Amino acid sequence: MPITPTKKIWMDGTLVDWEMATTHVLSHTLHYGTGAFEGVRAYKTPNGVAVFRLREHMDRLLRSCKILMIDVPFTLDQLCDAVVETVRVNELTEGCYIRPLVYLGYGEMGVNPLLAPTNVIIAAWPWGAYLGDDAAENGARMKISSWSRHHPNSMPTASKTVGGYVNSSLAKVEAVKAGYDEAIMLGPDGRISECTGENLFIVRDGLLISPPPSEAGALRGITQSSVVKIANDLGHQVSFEAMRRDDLYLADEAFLTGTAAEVVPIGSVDDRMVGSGKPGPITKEIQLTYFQAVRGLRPAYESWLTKV
Ligand code: PPE
Repeated sequence: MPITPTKKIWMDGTLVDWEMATTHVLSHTLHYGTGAFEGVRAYKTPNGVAVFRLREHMDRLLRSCKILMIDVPFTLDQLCDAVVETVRVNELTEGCYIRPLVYLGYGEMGVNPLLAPTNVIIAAWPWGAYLGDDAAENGARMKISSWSRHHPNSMPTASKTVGGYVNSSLAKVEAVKAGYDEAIMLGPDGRISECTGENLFIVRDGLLISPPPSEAGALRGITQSSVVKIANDLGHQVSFEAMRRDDLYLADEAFLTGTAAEVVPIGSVDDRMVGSGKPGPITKEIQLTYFQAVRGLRPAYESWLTKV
């Protein structure tokens, strides 16, 4: 999906024109991948545009940077205000995507990042269904990747590190070239970890199960945590348990969760239909409730919304 340019990008505290938001080709992150980013969405609600779980996202950005030993020259409150400002000036409404990025800029070459200057940008633009409307409605075709997720001592998976996504890109390209929508990645121990940019859940005998983030080397998803709350409120039990690829093949239902992807049913894994191959009843119920929650149509989840 091509990026639709908007008017302004927030760069280190000021709003600059979209075309002017550039950096030097010798910026540190461009060469070595040390940097961190977030993906946030804003939606149209009955009370105007609102950002979904803004504070949690910006808090995770700061935590990603803590792991990488990057000192961010802005506070959590300043970053949250900057996101709201960026959405507001660009007059964005329904389903817009927000990309905050902390990167190391121009000034020092060499692997040691500690001397390079820290830059922060926030961009926002309209962005539709990440895996396409068909997958969101009818289920995504998934393939277990031949690429493993990072070993915990090779890349900190709790940090949305720029360079860490090379691993996701390899898996994504492999899956897409083979005709699938998305890849599922196994951890170094062979258990299910997550997808290239989403967490996943299965439904077995009415119980929702997701891989435990730390053990599985998966990102602690904010959509995943929203879905846990929604599922519990709908009367479904959720358990974090290690799972293997055959657990996916034999699941009654399965779906993936992520800010960009939202809630997407999984239709098949390695050409084996999940359940009937059609989105299951619990998946549909959770997907619908999530869509209503992000759009302010569920008062119980009002506290997740930051008005723009
Ligand atoms: N795992 C990974 C590896 C990941 O990148 C994401 C978000 C998630 C799980 C789900 O996390 P959360 O958004 O908090 O529910 N991926 C972001 C980037 C996607 C991209 O392609 O870029 C996102 O969804 O914004």
